[in-house]
Amino acid sequence: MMSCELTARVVRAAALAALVSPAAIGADLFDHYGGVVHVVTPPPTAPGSFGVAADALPDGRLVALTGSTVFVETGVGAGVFAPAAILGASLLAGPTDPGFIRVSPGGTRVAIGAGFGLPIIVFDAAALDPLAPTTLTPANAARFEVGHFDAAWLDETRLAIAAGAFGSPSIVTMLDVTSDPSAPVNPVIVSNIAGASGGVAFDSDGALYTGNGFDLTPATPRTSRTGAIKRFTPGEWSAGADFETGGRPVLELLSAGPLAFDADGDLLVGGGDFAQGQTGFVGVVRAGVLAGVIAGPLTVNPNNPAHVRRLDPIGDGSGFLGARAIRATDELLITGGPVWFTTSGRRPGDATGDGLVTGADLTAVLNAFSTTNRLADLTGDGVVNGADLTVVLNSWTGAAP
Ligand SMILES: [Ca+2]
Ligand SMILES: [Ca+2]
Repeated sequence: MMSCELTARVVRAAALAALVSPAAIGADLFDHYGGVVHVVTPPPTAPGSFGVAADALPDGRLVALTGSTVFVETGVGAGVFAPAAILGASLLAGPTDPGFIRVSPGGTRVAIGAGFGLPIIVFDAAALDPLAPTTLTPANAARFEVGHFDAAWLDETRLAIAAGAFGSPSIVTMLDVTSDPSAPVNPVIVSNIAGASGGVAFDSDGALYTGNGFDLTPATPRTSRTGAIKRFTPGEWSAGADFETGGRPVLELLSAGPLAFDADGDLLVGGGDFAQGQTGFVGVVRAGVLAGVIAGPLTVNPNNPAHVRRLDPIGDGSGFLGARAIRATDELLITGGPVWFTTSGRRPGDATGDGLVTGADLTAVLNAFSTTNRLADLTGDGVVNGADLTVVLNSWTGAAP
């Protein structure tokens, strides 16, 4: 609890801060990422698994998959995970690899990529219960025997899947998760990716982004290289597109995956490319630059920090990192290492995410006082205390004019 002295200090400071004229409004996730970084400890990697897959629910809670367990964060910003669903042996005999976990945009379904040689499992998000984990069986989950590396939901029923056997061109398919699991409707929508699979993501126009995850034919200069990312309009992918001859080149970065879009339309790119010396960071491509590429003739310069930010929370340039957008909280989640990181896209002092720093942010910090909730931990030191109140007061904008 706060002392009376601290309370008095806050009230005095708030009164002073209220006199400061409002600063310019305009949240821009791209510019704010990297300012405040939090460490998030994921559930420990389960025996038989190679890591922990991650995504976020529409309310901002993180979800994680390792072994046979799906975990959900106990609260928004809590950083603590509880088991919320168990993959029963009748659904999956062994642990997941895991490949991926993806929550549909409306939050109604969850798709799990169990990993190499294993199925995709789809179930209702309502089954996730951190108080009493649901056991998933063929009665409450669908098991699709389809190849997969990464995936992205287009809507609540269609899942785009990057897949391919190593050594042959990769593809993207579109699984109708309502189709009969014994005869899945899963047509190829992008063919002939001259390399291993990259990530897959949809922008707000329904255009599909995918890439070359590892160039298998570097001596063939006319095919795409590692990290090449292309955009396919809904008309292009729905008709079936050829990666090498179709689509619009966006840029070449890392290993083109995983891919994701944040709420501003910035493109998040993970992975790594030793040949290009690109490892140990997540790339963020500014939405406005992407728009210029789509309209043409602008191109993305991956070496221009105004076009592409390179977020390296570990700081040593090592590793292949993954990225997810936590849209509800304006955070970017960085995975791939022994611990995860989140970085806020909100302006300094804005705990509520309305783009302003006002009394509501003081209230948010006070309500979370002495906890570790990262949304109120504006300094990023892992605890909510007076220093976070100081950030609010020093960043005060006041209400919108
Ligand atoms: Ca605020
Ligand atoms: Ca703090």
